[in-house]
Amino acid sequence: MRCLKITLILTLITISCVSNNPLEPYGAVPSKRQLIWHNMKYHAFIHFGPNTFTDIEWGHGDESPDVFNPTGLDCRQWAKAIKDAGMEGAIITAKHHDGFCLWPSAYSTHTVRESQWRDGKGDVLQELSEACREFGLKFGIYVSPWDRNHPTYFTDEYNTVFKNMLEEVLTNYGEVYYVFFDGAFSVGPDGKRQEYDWTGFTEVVRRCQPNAVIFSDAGPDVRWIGNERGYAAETNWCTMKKGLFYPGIGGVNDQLQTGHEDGELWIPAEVNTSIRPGWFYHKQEDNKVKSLNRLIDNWYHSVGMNGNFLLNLPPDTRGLIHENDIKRLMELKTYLDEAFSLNLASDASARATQTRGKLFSVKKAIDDNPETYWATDDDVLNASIELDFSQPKTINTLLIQEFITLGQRVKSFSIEALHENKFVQIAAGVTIGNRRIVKFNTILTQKLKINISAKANPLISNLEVYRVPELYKEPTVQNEKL
Ligand code: FUL
Repeated sequence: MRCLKITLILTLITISCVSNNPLEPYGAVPSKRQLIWHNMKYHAFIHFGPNTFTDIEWGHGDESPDVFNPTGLDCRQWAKAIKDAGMEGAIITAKHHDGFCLWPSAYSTHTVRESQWRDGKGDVLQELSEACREFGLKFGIYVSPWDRNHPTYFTDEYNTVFKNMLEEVLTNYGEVYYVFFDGAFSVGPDGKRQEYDWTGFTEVVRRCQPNAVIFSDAGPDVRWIGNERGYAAETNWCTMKKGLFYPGIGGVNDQLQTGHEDGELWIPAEVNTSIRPGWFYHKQEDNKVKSLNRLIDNWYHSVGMNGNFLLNLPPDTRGLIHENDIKRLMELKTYLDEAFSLNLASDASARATQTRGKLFSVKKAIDDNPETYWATDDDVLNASIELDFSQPKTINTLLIQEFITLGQRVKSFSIEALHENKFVQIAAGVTIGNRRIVKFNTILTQKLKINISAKANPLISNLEVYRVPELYKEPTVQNEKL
C-alpha cells in the first residue's frame, strides 16, 4: 500500500513537472503529409513515354501516338526491382512535356488509347498502381503542366483541361502519395507564358488525395533541390521565406539548395537525379549507368543531408528496367545494408551537458524510438552529448536527427573524438534537420562528443554510429558547382 502511494506521488510529480515544462514548436513546422514524406528516404522516378522510343529527352508533342509501343511492358518487373532496392515508392511520368498521357484521358487525343500498344486498350497507370500495391510500394504521379501537344495550351481553357486530367489520375488509381509538378515551360509565339492556375491545381490534389505531397520548384509541400545531379548542400533548411519562390518559377537557384534559415514556410527539399545521363531511356547509355561510388555519394548527399533521394530508373523500349540499371541498384542496396547494419550507439552510454528532465533524457536519443528525444531547457541553446562505447571502437560515420515535428532548430554542430585522453574535432556541419549523416576519417575511439548550437533549445531524436565500408570514395564530380 505504502509503495503504491509513493509511486502515485512520484507519478503526479512527474506529470506536473512535464506539464509545467511543455515544449513549444519553433518557427514553421511540417504538416502531417510532410511528416509522412520525411519518414521515407528513397524512392524511384520512372520516365517513360514516346521519348523512350524516339530517343530524345523533350518530345515536341507532334509525334505519332503509335511510336509508343513497348514490346513486353511489365510493371511488376519495375515494382520488384524498386522494392528489392529498398525504395518505398514510385513516381511515374503520367504526362511529360510532349503531352502524351500514359492513361486513356478523356481530355486529350494524344494518349495510350490512340497508340497501337495493346490495340489502344492499355493503361500504364493502371498496371503500375496495381504492381505497386502488390509489392507494398507507394504510387506517385509526375504531371507536366507544360504541354506541347494540347491545342488549348497558352489559353485559359488549358487550366480546366489540366485540372480535369489531374482529377482523372488522382481518382482512378487508388491512393497517390506524391504529385510532382515539373517546372519546365516554353514561351508562346507572342513571347507570353501560360498562366497556370496553381491554386486550382492544388485544390484538386488536396480534394482528391489529401495525404499526397505536392512537389514543384517551390512546394507547397516539397521543393526542388535546385540541381538535377543529386546533391543537396551542406546547409539545408527545411524552411523557405514567403513570396520569394513560387511553383513554376523554373531555373536553378542557390536558395533552393540551402532553403532560408528564417523562412516562415516548411518546404523541405527533394534530391532527384537519374541513374543514367538522360531522364528517358537511350540505348547508347546502356554502358553509362552511374558508378556505384557516384550513387553512394548521391545517397549521402540526399538522405544524409536532410533530403530524400528520388532516383530515376527509365524503362527501355521493351518496357523493362534494364538489367545494367538493376545490377547497379542492387550493388547500392548491398552497400547500404552492410554499411548500416551495426549501430554502435545503441550499446553506448550517453550523457549530456544539460537535460530538460527525465522525460527528455539523453537516452531518448539512442532508444531507437523516433517519437522520443533529448531536449534541453528553453534557454539552453548550446549543449553537448557524449557517447561512451565502453571500449575503443573503429568508426567513421554519425547519423543524427532532430525531432522536426517541433521545427528545425540546430544551426551548427561539431563532432569530437577522444584521442590520447583529449577530445579532438573530427567533423563539423551546419544544419541537421530530419536526418544528417556525417562521414569522417576512420578512427579508433572510445568516446564521441557532439556539440550543438541551436536557434531554440535542441531536440535530438536519434543518434547512430557506424563504421561504413571503405569502398566508398567521393567521386571527383562532387567538386563541380552544385
Ligand atoms: C525537368 C524535365 O524537363 C526533365 O525532362 C525531367 O522530367 C526532370 C525531372 O525535370 O524539368
